Amino acid sequence: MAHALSLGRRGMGRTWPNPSVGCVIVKDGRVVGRGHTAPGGRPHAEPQALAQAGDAARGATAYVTLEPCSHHGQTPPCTDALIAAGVARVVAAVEDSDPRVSGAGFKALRDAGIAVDLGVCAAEAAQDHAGFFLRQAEDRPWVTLKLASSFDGRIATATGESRWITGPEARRLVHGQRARHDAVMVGAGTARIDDPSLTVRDFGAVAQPVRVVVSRLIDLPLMSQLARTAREVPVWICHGPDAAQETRQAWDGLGARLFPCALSGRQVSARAVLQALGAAGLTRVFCEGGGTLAATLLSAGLVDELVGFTAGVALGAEGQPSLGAMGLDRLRDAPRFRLAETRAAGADVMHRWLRV
Ligand code: AOF
Ligand code: ZN
Repeated sequence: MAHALSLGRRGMGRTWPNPSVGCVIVKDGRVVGRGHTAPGGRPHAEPQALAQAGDAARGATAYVTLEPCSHHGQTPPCTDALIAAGVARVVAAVEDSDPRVSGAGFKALRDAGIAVDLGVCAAEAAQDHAGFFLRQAEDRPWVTLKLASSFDGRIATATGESRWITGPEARRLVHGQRARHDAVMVGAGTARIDDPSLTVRDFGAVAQPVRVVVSRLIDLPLMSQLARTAREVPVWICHGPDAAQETRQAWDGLGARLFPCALSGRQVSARAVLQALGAAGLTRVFCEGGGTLAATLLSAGLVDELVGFTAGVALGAEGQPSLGAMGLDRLRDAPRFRLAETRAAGADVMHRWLRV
């Protein structure tokens, strides 16, 4: 199952709205087939692993990180493929929450005389499929908030110097994490000031995550990196109902996809943004700031995971804070996260936290 989980992780960020599932087929103590959900979400993991195994699948055990599907969707049911191949036993990590499956996959396998075991590495699989499950349960994608800052939580000097606070290894890890999300998201201020490309680099030719910008009035330069490359890598803009018609048309003409969202106070509602992105199929969103968008998401309780990169440099009170105001008075009202991982990232420290 550990191997199946690592196979599934290879497809993360490229299978939405489908989960990235891993499958390993074992016969007489040897791995005879492996597969993970293909980019775009199909074919599913199981038929690929079965194709590799060929005749060796007869009497074998299939390890899958998610309950095999039993519905006729855009591909035939994986349960049919497992039954036809003569698999003797299926070990699954977690049940599929898709109402078309949700236990029916296990039942189909058992009805065909296949032994089924559930719950191996369940916590790891639930974490890997968390975005897929959250979108089913709450109609929104999983949100990871990334922050790279000085020891004292600053992201730039008073004059705006920020290149580079963290080192090359931390930046390489950020690109790896972008690649495992369906989309990278920033607020308009960051898009204007940094003029980022928000693409994944240094990892060869990989599928690129969608680039999302949240901007009430779409005040983004038409000569920005995002604008110039909108036909190569998708740019989605979540804007307010009061964005000017000409501006919307200009971005539409550049190839961007536009999502009108309701306001909450003077800003685009964070919940409305995530609902729109979930409806469009996204399961995992990587937010890279800026401070206003990040604070809005945090205050609304819409951040599921934090990834921090902390550098051994101090910028003081005149440095720019990493987060905007959150309207907090009491510590007990502050959003809390529990530590999930720490590691050295070159000269910096990477720390990952999950919502409690
Ligand atoms: C599996 N193996 O590798 C994946 C599964 O539209 P379809 O036909 O592709 O079905 C999508 C559903 O299949 C998705 O909502 C989820 O329940 C399941 N994903 N199932 O057996 C896989 N990716
Ligand atoms: Zn399937």
